[in-house]
Amino acid sequence: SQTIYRNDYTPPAYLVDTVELGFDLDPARTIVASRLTMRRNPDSERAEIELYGENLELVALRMNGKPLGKRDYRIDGNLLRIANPPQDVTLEIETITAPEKNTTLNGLYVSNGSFFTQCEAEGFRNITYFPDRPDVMAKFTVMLRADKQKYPVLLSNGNLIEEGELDDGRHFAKWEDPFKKPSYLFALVAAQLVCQEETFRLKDGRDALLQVWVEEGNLDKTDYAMQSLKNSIRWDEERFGLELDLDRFMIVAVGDFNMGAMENKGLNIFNTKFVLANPRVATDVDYAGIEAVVGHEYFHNWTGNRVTCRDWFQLSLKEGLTVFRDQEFSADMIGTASGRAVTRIEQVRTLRQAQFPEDAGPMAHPVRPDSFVEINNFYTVTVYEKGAEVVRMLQTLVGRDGFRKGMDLYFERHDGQAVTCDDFRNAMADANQRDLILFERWYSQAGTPIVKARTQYDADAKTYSITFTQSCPATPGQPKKLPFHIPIAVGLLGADGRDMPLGQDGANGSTAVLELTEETQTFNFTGVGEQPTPSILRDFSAPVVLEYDYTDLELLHLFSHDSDPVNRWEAGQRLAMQRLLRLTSAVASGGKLELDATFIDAMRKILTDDGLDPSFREQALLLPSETMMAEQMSVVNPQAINAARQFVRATIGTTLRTELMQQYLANMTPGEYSPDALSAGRRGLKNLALSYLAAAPDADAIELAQAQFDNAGNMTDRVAALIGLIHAGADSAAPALQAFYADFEKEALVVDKWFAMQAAAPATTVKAVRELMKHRAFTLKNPNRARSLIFSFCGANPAQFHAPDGSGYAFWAEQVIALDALNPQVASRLARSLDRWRRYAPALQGQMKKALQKVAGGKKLSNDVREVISKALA
Ligand code: HT7
Ligand code: ZN
Repeated sequence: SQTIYRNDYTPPAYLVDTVELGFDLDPARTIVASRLTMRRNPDSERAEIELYGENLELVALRMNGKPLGKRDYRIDGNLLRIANPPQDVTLEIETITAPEKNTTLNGLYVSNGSFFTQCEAEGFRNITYFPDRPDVMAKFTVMLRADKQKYPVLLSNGNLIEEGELDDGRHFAKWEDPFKKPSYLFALVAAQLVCQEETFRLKDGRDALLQVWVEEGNLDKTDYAMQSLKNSIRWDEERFGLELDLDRFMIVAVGDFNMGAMENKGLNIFNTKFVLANPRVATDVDYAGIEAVVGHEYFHNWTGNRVTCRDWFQLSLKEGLTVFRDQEFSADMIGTASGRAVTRIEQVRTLRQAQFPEDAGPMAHPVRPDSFVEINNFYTVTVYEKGAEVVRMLQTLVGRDGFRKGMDLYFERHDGQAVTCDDFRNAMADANQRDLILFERWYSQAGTPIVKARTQYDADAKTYSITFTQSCPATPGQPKKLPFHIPIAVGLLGADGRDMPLGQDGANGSTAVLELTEETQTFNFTGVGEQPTPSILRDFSAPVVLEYDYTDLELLHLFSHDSDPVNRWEAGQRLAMQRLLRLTSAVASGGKLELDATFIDAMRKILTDDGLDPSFREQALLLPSETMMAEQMSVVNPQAINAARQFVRATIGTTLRTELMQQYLANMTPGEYSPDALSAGRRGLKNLALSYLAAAPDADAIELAQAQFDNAGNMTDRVAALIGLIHAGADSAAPALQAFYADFEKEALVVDKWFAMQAAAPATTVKAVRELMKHRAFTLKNPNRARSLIFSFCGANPAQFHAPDGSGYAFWAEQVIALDALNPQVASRLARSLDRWRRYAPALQGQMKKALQKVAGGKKLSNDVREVISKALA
């Protein structure tokens, strides 16, 4: 396996203007004919055509009409090279592939008897020889031929220009994409599907045909995806002035898929998980996921497709920006300030739960990585979520209007081009006459910055100062870091809990955005009439760890009053984390477990404050996760963490029993199910109340959960009740699980939930997971199913996964190896479960190392898994 470096980028020697593809689709033997018109790239000095190809049988190769023999080209690994070709070239290539044998779900593959493609990042080279790199953009015309009965629906990118019958029961469809695109955005579908469709009037008066394609039997689950698509189109018109550029936009759902969805031009292909929903089968979280992912893929049409990446190191150019756009879309769809804050809190949670650990582990990499072995390993929370934070900080620095100006300039300059993260930053800087040179470090330096704050109040002078000192831990290949350009939003609370007006340069109103650009900087506030409580990093204005010695009293003050809901929540998280960590030590040392009344009272106050949105109250009452707790410890003790957290949950359940019961009843959502934010928030609070009650399981709590399970009118309530029963260890849990399976065994996505709930349950041992793997519904071949059982166990059940005897790690190693033989992309995600192995006690470390070495010793390891494992062991 070879490391590829960002600095080695060279432009392609040949460009492709047009591509004509012909597919004779057959699961065992698909023939692909390709005709490329190519010309020399004036920006390149090299005179060689380079075509990538993998797992292909080359049948014929012609250049400008003449067949090329073995001496006219060279095949070196995955590269086919033709030396010294003429200036203008027409290449004709014929290859054969076997889609039914393709278990990687990368390239052209078969799922449930139908054909689908996945070409990002480098899948197209499994379909035909091609300069499969994102800076080669061409116009595609695609002819599909297949058996009409088996594959009645034939789809590709762009517009359908012709269709008709052929001999032998076959038919054809010809598609033309009017926009040039890189090969990673190519797609085809040949399948037995049905669709929900609608014409939708665009802002400029054109009508677009919108379609959501699913398997027959799922048409009752397409409404929300369709609605989300329409909302996305409107939103992009209004917020960014960006219109749909095609007459037709299709979403196709497929059950076998490596990731969430794919933004192929005009033909988005989706994991069924992010399309199919009705109240019977989908939870509120599923609905929110559908809205976000439909939005995300649609927004790629401009940020990714019209303007794409020069090379894969620039991945965050499209992914960070598009995640930011889908986050803003979801927030705007809720509309209320408090709803917006809840979406922001969820984003902060994801960062802390997944991105901060990545940034502190062996796979840490900058938002724009410098090197990789396998690009598929870099579709990470750093590139996506931290990348979105970087874009968000740009918006914070230049303001919302300034950000829009920057976006406008970006499209004005780069529409139809393949560009870099620097091009995006420069557009933002130039549109706003801002110097964003230092800001580049967010793209080039890995690691989560630590910002330490110290404050000083001078009562006589009525001045208040905050001194910030920033640092950033070393990460692989980057021992020393330079200071980042960090926007820090700050407010000051008076003793009455109100925001003080801020006398600080550039501040108006009650929040100032301070710009930290040096290692240490002091900011002064004047006219401060009393000692304030500082609210620092409002709205989580930068992806950093803020260290400030808050007293409990200050945190309680912020938790009760901060006008910034994100920092209000944050104060509660700090209060909870301090207690959880103290209790974890107490568990480990056999000390007494006690939770103070002050904390319980603070929780009670929020729980019963009917002036607050239920969704905010739910967030404020949710404890930091076991993973977040582990990140705070120098030596991780998973069982002690679990016991401490369970103790706090049970104590809340017992001491706030009356209030929890009241809130449970007050937040019922009778009547027809609706996934809107207010109803979902009510269900969220009600079900959190239920989970605390069930954590201190008395007969009433179990009865309540059982009644909710029996009478649930939607999947959100049904799953919450079942989880309550399982976690409480209730006798009724097993029969409820059985009934659940019997009711939903035909719904694959619900069966995934059934496996996932069991995998994450505190009582589920490695042995129990092995038993579940024998269930007739389990298969490693379907990524959703593998994720539902194996990933859930290894990621969401730390106390069992880290069993002291190492049995969890042995299981993990077996599954990584087994998955790798089928699907390296999925296997290498699972391989990441042991990233943080060096942070555990020596005995556990030893067991983990053994498991890592077992995988490393595998003879047929993919590049994907090898890269992850070797970095973990380095
Ligand atoms: N741009 C896509 C990323 C992607 C992908 C999707 C499905 C299967 C394999 C994949 N490799 C990369 C998804 C997105 O970010 O929108
Ligand atoms: Zn994306």
